Order: sequence, then structure tokens, then C-alpha cells
Amino acid sequence: MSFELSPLPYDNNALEPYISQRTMEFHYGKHHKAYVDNLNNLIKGTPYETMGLEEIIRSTAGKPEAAGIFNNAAQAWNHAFFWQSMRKNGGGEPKEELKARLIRDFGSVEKFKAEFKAAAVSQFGSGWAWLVEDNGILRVVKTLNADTPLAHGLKPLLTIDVWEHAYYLDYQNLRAAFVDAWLEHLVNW
Ligand code: MN3
Repeated sequence: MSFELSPLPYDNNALEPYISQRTMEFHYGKHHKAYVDNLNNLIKGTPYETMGLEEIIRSTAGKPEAAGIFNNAAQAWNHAFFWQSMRKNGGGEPKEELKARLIRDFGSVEKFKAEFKAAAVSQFGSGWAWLVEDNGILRVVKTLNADTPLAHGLKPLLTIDVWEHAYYLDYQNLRAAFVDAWLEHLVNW
């Protein structure tokens, strides 16, 4: 089985001015596509060839000999999930059910946003910040490089990519400004 680059859920200029069409052309059209292409090449002729994407991620997590497959599989999954975590005219108030759970587990929506931003900004080097469900409780976690909550038994609910390729063309080194714009204008509750 070979994996396909899943279509973006919106036009590649839909998130302007917060994420430019040029960033989307590189981030989706080059980076995300490369993870999918690399994965397809790496699994050819291996037992992973018959597995689904999440099964590959869980089967290769923590195995140094399968690090290349894990990294590309996890990045393929993480990016598809990242596109879903945003929408045109996003931001605003979370939907009622999520809002109630954020208030229950973080104290308020603002406290959730502050914790999420702190995780996104403090992730050293490349990685991701996530809202996850952990045995019914909502938590914020961050992951390094390709690592993903799927590999740790957590259910991802939202993610932001904080690799430099996600924001450098639009925000240069100002990761915090990207995270602020993301929470204010892009997040798809
Ligand atoms: Mn990326």
C-alpha cells in the first residue's frame, strides 16, 4: 500500500494573512509531500507496507532501527492533523462542549491558551505543541521533531507546528507572534 498526500481542507491562500500562500506552497507542497514520498520509499518491501499510518507509527515508535520510517510516518500524520487544526476565519470562542472541558481542566479558556502558547514557544528547536486527551483529561504537551502523542497513548485534539518552516517566511524568528496569530485567527475549535 502506498500513502497519498491528503488534500488540504482549504485553498492554499485561505489562511492569509496569518499564513501566506507561499508558506503553504512550501509547507504542504514540499515538506509534507516529502514526508509522504519518503515514507512510501522506505516501507517498500518491508512488513510496514501492509499497515495503516497509525499502525506504522505505533509499531516503529522507540525503535532506533526504524527511526527513518517513524519520523516520516509521524510527520505525515502530524501535518495532516495540523491542517485540520486550522480554518479560514478560525479563532474566537471554542464550541460549547470543548469550552466546558477546557474550563474544567485548565480553569479557563485563557489559561488553556496561555499554557498552549508557553508549550509552543518553549519547545526548543523543532517540534509541536498539542492539546490532547489523556484518560479523559485534557492536557497540553509538546513533542520534539517528529514525535507525536499517538506514540504515547494520548489522543490528539489540536496541534500547532513550531518547526521554523511553519512560520519563518511570514514571521522570521518571531515564533511567539505566529502562535498568537494562530490562537487568535486560525485555530479550528
Ligand atoms: Mn511542518
